[in-house]
Amino acid sequence: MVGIRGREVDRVNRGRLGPKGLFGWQANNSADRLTTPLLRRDGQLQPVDWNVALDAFTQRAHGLLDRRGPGAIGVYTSGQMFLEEYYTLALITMGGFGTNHLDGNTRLCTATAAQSLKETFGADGQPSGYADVDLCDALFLVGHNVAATQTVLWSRMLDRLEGADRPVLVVVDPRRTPAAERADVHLAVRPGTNVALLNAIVHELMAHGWVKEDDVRALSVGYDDLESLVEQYTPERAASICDVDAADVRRAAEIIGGSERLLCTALQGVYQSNQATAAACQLNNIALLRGMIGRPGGGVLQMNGQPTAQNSRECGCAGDLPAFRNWQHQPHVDELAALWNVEPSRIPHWGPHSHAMEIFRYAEEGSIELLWITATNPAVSLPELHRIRSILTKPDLFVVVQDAFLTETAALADLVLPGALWGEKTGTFTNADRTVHLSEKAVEPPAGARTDFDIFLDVAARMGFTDKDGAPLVKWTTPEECFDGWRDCTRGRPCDYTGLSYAKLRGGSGIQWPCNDAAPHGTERLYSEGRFHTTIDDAEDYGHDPATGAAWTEQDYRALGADGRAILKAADYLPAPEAPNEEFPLLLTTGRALHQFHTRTKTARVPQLNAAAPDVWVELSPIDAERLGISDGDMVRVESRRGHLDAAAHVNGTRPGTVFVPFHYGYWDQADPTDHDRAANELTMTVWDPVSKQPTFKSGAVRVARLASGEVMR
Ligand SMILES: Nc1nc2c(c(=O)[nH]1)N[C@H]1C(S)=C(S)[C@@H](COP(=O)(O)OP(=O)(O)OC[C@H]3O[C@@H](n4cnc5c(=O)[nH]c(N)nc54)[C@H](O)[C@@H]3O)O[C@H]1N2
Ligand SMILES: Nc1nc2c(c(=O)[nH]1)N[C@H]1C(S)=C(S)[C@@H](COP(=O)(O)OP(=O)(O)OC[C@H]3O[C@@H](n4cnc5c(=O)[nH]c(N)nc54)[C@H](O)[C@@H]3O)O[C@H]1N2
Ligand SMILES: [Mo]
Repeated sequence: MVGIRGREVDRVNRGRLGPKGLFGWQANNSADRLTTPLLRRDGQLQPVDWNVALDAFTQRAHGLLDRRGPGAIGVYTSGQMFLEEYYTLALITMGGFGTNHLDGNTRLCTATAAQSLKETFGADGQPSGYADVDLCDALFLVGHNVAATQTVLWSRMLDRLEGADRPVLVVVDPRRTPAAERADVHLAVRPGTNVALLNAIVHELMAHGWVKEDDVRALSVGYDDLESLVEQYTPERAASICDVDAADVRRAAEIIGGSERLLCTALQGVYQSNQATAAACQLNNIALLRGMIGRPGGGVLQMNGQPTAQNSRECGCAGDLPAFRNWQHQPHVDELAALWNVEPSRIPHWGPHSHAMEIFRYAEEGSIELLWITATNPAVSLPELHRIRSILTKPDLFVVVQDAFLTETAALADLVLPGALWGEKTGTFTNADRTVHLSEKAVEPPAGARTDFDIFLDVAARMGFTDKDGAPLVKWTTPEECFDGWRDCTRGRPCDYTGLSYAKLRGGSGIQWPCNDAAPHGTERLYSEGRFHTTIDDAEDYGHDPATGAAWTEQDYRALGADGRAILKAADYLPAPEAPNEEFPLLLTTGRALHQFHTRTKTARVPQLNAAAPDVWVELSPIDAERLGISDGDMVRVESRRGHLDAAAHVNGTRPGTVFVPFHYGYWDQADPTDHDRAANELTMTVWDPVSKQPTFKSGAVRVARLASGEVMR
């Protein structure tokens, strides 16, 4: 590879790239790519050929299926492979192994986005699109540091913020992010209090008649319950819970209530924070109450993070059956069984599929004995890392890791399979606004590495997976054939791909699903006709109690009677699980920085990006820094009940009482698991949202102490 450029004709990026897009490709070329499988023998990972490697894997799997059954196998995948890879993996995991222990790292990422869309609209799928950024008159960003994490989208917002007819901007974030700096109202809430704030905003909308009540009542169910729930959330009450000014809450509500084209966005400051799904649903409610769903320039963007998080969700790798089918609805299971030509009983649907945190718990308890990890690095990205390390190194757990690099996780595995990266393989991916793109192979993978797609086909063949007539279970051999199979799978479902083909996707730009006979050029906005996916036969999920997470049955859903109308759901504010005290007086929050991506397996290998942010730091407010005798640049230790890390202090615009640590930095030496005192997840807690099951990475109490002056350390 020699460079990457954007395509001006593309509807999403219009030719623009961010720093990671411009420079990140260099990681593909790096000299330390994995090029041979590695098998642990006598305690050491040793190079073996592909035959030996895949035989070791499939013999182990066969043995477990015979001795223990499908429940002994767990699969933990990604938001970074291609659609065709997820669909194939879902097929072989459900239809082949027959296990329900299949989830993606999307559980850490966009499980709440998906869940809130299911709770409110009946199915996953973004109501609005990026074109609405061009048309809105107010932007409401909640827990979304878009300038650092979605630079191309931020450029599009800047076009508006710096242009004629500037939209009003309201930002909710405990930190003074670049968007917060430009905001008309910045609500620097105490982490974990989104629900209290959003409840107060809904309270204000209702109290001032800024709600299109008759329309909303016609379009949705749950209005009266919502009204009584928010009754006590005055701006003063929210202000005291969130530690902001009541006048600012009022000003924000006034902007939201007065806007004609209001676009709301949410990301990890909602999804990884306390009461994630309840807060995300309340944001959907605001869009509904203001009549914004389906309206150009209005609506809600429940944002995604990873490039193919949407596909992981669509294809059945993230807790649902493929193409947003509902495991509780037998006709959906039967449809899938017919497509795959397997008995319906083969497809796990006796309960919800296990979520990632459960899969690791089962591995810890020993009921899962083989864990197949593809394109994710849980030894850095899961909460409470000392626990994750102890699970991954359990002698009786066989860990298979499929990655391009010897990551912290791969270094602990029993079998490592070298994967090809994007640019080295062909496949499709779908972004947060439902735009499907084709990514063509440009170069060969390094000799010895194989695409995930090929590895999946090989595993399926070696396992001897067949359909109910004895023919091979997997009917395709190329990504394009798989895509055609996927199109059939989506027929009549919300994510209808039947109008798409590789040929059509070569037309220059991506295309938004649903794309079918009725909408051959794709669909810009969902629900413009006011019908939602909330009938018994259509719903992807029958929903949950937003406060407790108790799952609703088909009976409950019938009783709710949404039947094509949207569902207004909300919950009372509940304090986050770990409050600061004398011993641990500060609130921790974690997240991202502009120049690094996740666990840095790629960005650490890119000179420009690595140099821009080579090592971990901790952001402190000037007030806390002064009290602790810490100056900018000093080395400090951050400690929680679970672990510690050492980092340089950055004294900046974080709200007092809160510290922020970027979670990008794993071990100093990736191959040395004893060398770990700089990962944010040494500090975080094993807790998750009751509804979406997304881990609450933005939580926990810590203390900070000065270790040495920055001068000394340098
Ligand atoms: N440069 C870069 N870009 C990325 C990534 C990356 O690693 N690096 N990762 C990609 C992925 S997978 C994802 S998911 C996205 C994530 O993108 P973002 O969600 O924008 O990033 P985060 O830094 O995780 O969190 C966003 C903000 O939430 C705020 N926050 C923390 N707690 C709370 C709270 O209780 N309430 C509110 N309202 N805000 C809170 C934090 O201060 C932070 O500024 O980024 C994507 N883009
Ligand atoms: N404390 C804290 N923890 C967090 C978060 C946070 O904000 N705070 N954010 C969470 C979120 S939103 C996310 S998305 C996760 C991300 O967490 P991870 O998924 O663990 O992070 P990555 O570093 O992106 O790991 C992806 C791995 O896949 C490999 N890879 C990339 N492409 C391919 C491919 O095509 N095939 C194969 N086989 N391998 C490939 C890369 O080399 C890399 O090692 O972290 C979560 N953890
Ligand atoms: Mo993410």
